[in-house]
Amino acid sequence: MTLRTQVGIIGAGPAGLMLAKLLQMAGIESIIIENRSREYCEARVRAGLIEQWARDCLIDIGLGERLKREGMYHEGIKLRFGDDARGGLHPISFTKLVGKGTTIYGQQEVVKDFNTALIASGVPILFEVEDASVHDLDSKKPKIKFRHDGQPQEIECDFIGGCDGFHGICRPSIPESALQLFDREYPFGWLGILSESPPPDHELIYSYTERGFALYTMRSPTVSRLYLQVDHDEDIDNWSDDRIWDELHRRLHGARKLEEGKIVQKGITPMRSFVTEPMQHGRLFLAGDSAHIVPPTGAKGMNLAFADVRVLARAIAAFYKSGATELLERYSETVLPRVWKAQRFSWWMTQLLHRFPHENAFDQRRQLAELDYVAGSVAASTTLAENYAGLPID
Ligand code: RFL
Ligand code: PHB
Repeated sequence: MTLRTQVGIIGAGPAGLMLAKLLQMAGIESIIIENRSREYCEARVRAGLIEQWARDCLIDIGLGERLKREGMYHEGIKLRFGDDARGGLHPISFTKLVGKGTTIYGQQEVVKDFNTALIASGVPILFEVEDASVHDLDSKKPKIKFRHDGQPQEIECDFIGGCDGFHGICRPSIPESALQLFDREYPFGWLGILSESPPPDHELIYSYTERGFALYTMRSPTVSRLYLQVDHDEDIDNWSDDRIWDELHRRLHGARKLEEGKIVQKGITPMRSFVTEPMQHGRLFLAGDSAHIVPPTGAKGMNLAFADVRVLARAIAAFYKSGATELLERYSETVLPRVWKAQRFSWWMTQLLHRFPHENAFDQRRQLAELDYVAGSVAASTTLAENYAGLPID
């Protein structure tokens, strides 16, 4: 069967869902296809931190009701390093420095809110599709082929939103010769757990220790999200619950009391930085993780996905309004400067806070000096604050 729409979107993650919503608000039709089930997407534990502008944007588009009620607004973060009477805790207040804060609200909650709103207002999301492929990208009628409920299907559209994440099919469908890829892999990953216990502090603690980095964040006042730096090829089976808690206690260095709870989810994520240039080919436009990946230390991934599709939705809307293709042609050059600034910041936070296998005592002293500088200098902490809470967006 052939379905016809204006914009065919592959992937029902933050990028695809926000794109569909912004297009709907501009009176433009779309269909989303997703290879996982709705239940799977709504249970997948990932990002948790939303920049100030992204929070404002979710509220503006009518998706802020639960976010305002259940999201935890934070004025800043705490860096922890070294030893002093306060356990090495150094608060950085974003609201004081740059007048912006951040919000903790799980990515799967954002996904649930979008699914509910889009489906209720008639935007089709086809879950559990198989074998998606994209065709005729250089024509004015690109196509998406896939199978749904075992039947072959096709979407004929004007534009394709490639929002299918890092392992999707959109980026690999662009001829290799048309793309330049920029990549950095890190020699470590994050072991993340979700625990039914209160977080050690009401704000996030980023802890630099001799034993490696740890991050203490949360999903609610009674649910903690805790991460440990581990080797990049570490096997989760080597980490019993007892070992995880022991390491989390050690890396908190007595700065706060850490309550243990039932671990309800655990997994290891490799860390990499990756950018595709350009982010478009013919009528296929990549957005979010399909075009770029950041290490999670700067909490930028989901926010960047939202920033991309804001620009893309505006360009598509301009096309339908007047036939103008200029914004579409300039999509990559418009979004890439923000992408690269987020890359730089995520890399900077990562190299500042993690232990590296080949570092020596000089590198450790340098990291400690930089942490001390960031915590103690208004200029340096303002730089951190304006990047972390989100660079300005137009
Ligand atoms: P997603 O979320 O991967 O969505 C892509 C969707 O496409 C589907 N898909 C396909 N559908 C149809 N056909 C195919 N062939 C398909 N292939 C894939 C997938 O099932 C999926 O539903 O990409 P999107 O929308 O670009 O969103 C990006 C974000 O998910 C990602 O950047 C963040 O989760 C990164 N991230 C964080 N970002 C933040 O902004 N703040 C954070 O605090 C933060 N913390 C994190 C993170 C990511 C982490 N992990 C697990 C990678 C913490 C961690 C541990
Ligand atoms: C999270 O809450 O999962 C989170 C917060 C900040 C990060 C990464 C992850 O830098």
